[in-house]
Amino acid sequence: MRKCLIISLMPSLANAGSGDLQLPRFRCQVEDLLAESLSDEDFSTTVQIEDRPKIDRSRTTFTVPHIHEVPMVRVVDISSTLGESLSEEQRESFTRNGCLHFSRFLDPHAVTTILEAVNELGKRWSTEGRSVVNGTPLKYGKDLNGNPMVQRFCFASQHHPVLAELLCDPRFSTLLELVGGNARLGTHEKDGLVINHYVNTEGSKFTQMGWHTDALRDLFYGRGIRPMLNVGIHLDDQDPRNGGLRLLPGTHRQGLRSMLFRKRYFLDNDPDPNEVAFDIKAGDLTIHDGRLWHRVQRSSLVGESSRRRVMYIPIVNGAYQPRSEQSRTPFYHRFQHLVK
Ligand SMILES: O=C(O)CCC(=O)C(=O)O
Ligand SMILES: [Fe+2]
Repeated sequence: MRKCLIISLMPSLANAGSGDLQLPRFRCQVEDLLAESLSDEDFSTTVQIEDRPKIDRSRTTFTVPHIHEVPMVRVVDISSTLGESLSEEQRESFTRNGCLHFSRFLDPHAVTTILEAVNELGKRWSTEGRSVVNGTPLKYGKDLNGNPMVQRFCFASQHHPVLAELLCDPRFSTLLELVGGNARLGTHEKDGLVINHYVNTEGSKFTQMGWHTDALRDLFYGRGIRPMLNVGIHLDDQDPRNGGLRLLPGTHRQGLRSMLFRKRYFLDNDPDPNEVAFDIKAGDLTIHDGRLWHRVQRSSLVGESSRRRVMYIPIVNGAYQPRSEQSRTPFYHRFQHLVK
């Protein structure tokens, strides 16, 4: 089992191009962390330990209710706006598919205000030459005009009051019940509030993201695989035929083995016949289970019309594990430059 994980991650490491990668140390880390996850009581009911990875072919044809066809990619129905409670149908849909889409979480004015804050913070960080926040590297690329810009922010709400205020919105608490226990917004944990800024330009370093699950990161953060979900706040309209988030519904229910081996982490950008998309308008909110396989399809447009900005805040539970300026860079971020 452990050997399989290492072998599965090898292609990613081989392509990582990090001369200083210490594989024996990495092996020990993964083995220890995997052992920790396997004994995690939250996971013990779903893990099936087998000798060799097995692809469950029967799963490749299952259909997902509440999804309709558009050219190229199936689109998840919007489940209405986010209110004070979740309906039975929303809960069922989330349990079955591992994702939900709520429309108009923010109005156009709020979206503009948030975008201004994001621009301000990006300018401040690039002027300061800031490269790391709480141990997590920032990702820089070049904008249309050739100027440096931050393309992946982290812990952003700790550095801008408008973003901090956004996360005080009481509607977030409606989502906590989906994670349970002492669930909370991870403003100071993992990578905090992340903002992804994709654009297709010559100097861009962020145009797509290969298949992955977010929960695997927990192995690298040394916390075992915990229940978590990622809440996305979308800041640009996004025609699903023009790239954006793609998800494999139901994969959050398929156990640790599928979470580790279904695809080659970050290297595999190929469309999957079962993938679905959201039809996003600026201001919409989405959630996906941390164990759900997903990727970001590159926009077929270039320049301004390919711009896509989305914020993610994790909902986590369990022991509080804040990160600070003294925190070391998590091993996981060795993979970050695979994402371009
Ligand atoms: O940009 C997106 O919509 C998804 C990004 C993502 O999956 C991630 O940052 O882990
Ligand atoms: Fe992700």
